[in-house]
This record gives sequence, C-alpha cells and structure tokens, in this order.
Amino acid sequence: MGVGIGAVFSRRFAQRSGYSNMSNATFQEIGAVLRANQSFAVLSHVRPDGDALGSQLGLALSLSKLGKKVMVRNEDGLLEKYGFLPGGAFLQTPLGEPQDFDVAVALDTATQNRLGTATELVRSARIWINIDHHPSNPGYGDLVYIDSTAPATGQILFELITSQGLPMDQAIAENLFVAISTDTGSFQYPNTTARTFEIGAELVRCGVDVGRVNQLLYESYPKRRAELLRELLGTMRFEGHGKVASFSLSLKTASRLQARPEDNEGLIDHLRAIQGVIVAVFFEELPEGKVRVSMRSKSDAADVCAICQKFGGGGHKLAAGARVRGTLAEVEEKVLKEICHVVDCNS
Ligand SMILES: [Mn+2]
Repeated sequence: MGVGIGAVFSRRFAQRSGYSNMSNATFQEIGAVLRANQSFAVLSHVRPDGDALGSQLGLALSLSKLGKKVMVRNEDGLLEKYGFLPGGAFLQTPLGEPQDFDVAVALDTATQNRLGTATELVRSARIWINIDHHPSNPGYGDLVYIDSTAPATGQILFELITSQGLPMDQAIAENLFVAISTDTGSFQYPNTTARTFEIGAELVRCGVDVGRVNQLLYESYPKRRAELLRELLGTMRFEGHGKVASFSLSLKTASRLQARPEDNEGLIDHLRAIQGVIVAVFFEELPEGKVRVSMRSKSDAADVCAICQKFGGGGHKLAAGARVRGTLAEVEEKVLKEICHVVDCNS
C-alpha cells in the first residue's frame, strides 16, 4: 500500500497535539487507504442534512463498487425527505453488534462528539479518516482532509473520487449533487464557486436529472412543514433596526404539529431572504433543557461561527449553530444580545 503505517501514526499524534489544518493528508494518501483496506464504517453527524447523507451514500456506493464491505451509520438514519437517494438501503439496515473495521470515515462532522451514537457500532478501526469543510473542525483522526473553502463535503468527495479514479456512476453522482445543492442553497450561497458549477456540470454529465432531483428536494415537502412555517412566522421578531431577524419553535408547538426535526431544514432562509436582515436566527427548544440555535449571516462582517463558538457551538462564517442550556426565553435574550453586540444594531 502507498501509505506506510508509520506515516499514519505520526499523523495521528500530530493531530492530537491540538493543531489542525496544518497537515491535510493528500487525496493520494486517502485513496491508497481506501483501496488497500476491506471493511469501512462511513459515519456522519447527528441531525444529518443533505450534505451529510449525500456524502455518506455517495462514498459508500463508490466503496462497495470497489468490492469493499461498507457500513453506513448516523444517529438518525435516512430522513424521510431524503428517501429517494440511491443507496438509501445502507441506512435502513437494522443495527447489529459493534464490529471491528479496517477504516472508519467521518464525513461533514466538525467534532467527534457530533457523531453521536453512530460511533457505538464501531468497536475498533485501525485508521480514522476525517473529511470535512467546517473551519472549526479541530482535525481529529489519522488521515484528515479539511477544506473550509469547499461549500460542501460532497464537493471534496467529488474531487477525491475523480482524482483517485474511484468508481463514479449515476447513483453516486446523484448523491454528490444533492450534497452540494443542499449546502449551497441550490448553488446560490456565496460559498458557490466556479468550481462548484463545473462539478455540477460533471455530475449532470454522469446522469443526474436536475429537474427530477430538484423537484424531489425542493418541491416535495410534507404539508406539516408549511404549517410549521406558518407557526414560526407568527413568532418572528426583529432587532437592531431590522438587521437581526429571528423566530422560535417551542416543544409544545412542535408536538402539536407533529413536526420532525428535518422539517426545519431551510426554513431559516425565509428570514435571511428579508431585505436589510444581516443575521437570521432560529431558536428550537430541545427536550433536555437546551435550545438549538441556528444562525445565518449575509455579511462577512457578521461572523456567526464566532458568535456560536461563544456558546459552545461552531460551523461556518455564514452558517453556524450551537446548543445552549436554558429556557427558550433565556437563550433568546442572551443570544440576541450577543448578536447585536457584533452587528452594529444602533444605526
Ligand atoms: Mn456540509
């Protein structure tokens, strides 16, 4: 194999010293490990989004086409909304006993903690690979590839798969397309680059049916999601002369509407879309006495990752989140005050 075990272990210790992003592995090193090993656990974060699921299934399909044994796991499984993704069965197999793997791969997951219970099925793995685009990722694992300029983990996987000649087909392309589309707000957010469109074009050449996939992704929401949006807009408030917009969801409302966590995805964009709004915030009450806070920013000057890090969270400059202890009202007050501190709310 192309990567000596010595190199792998020295990297493991280098990463443990606390410095990250200094020593990304190369695609060649990662490709060699993927080819040389037989059994893989492909993991991603709790409350998976389109990038997490598309990345997991895209890589899993490519590895299994190479003849590898692959287990795919995240804490929540395959969300109903993403039920159309090719290879979805990987996430629907019943949970078995913890197993030993040659390689475990964490995708799109900024901290090991965010893998949640998905790690419980990995009794051991000789090599941990960490592929991500969150700038707050500390670089855990043996082989680390973090590119915070990539708009989606799916984009990094496209580069890995194509540069290393790993299997690519229509099913894999569809997963990567969904990963990239959902993390770029359908190729709209500022993280979308010329390269993203080039990759989009490549994926379409691989057989992705753009109209069909977009309809499944963006025009097939359950009615309860629109009902949820109606409730959220009823709680909408503005701070700082309209620069900060927020809405909130209580446990009570969520249970009355029988809302599922995934119904939330993207609703915050309704706040972001308002003229004059710089920071949009969504507060969601959680059962364990905490509030999940999601933030979006329209300006590099308002770094919401930095704000969320003050509350123990993280993410990207323009899209971040945190889980904050307290009641909905307490957390709203604390967080909005901090945002107004960062965004000049007096003018
Ligand atoms: Mn992502």
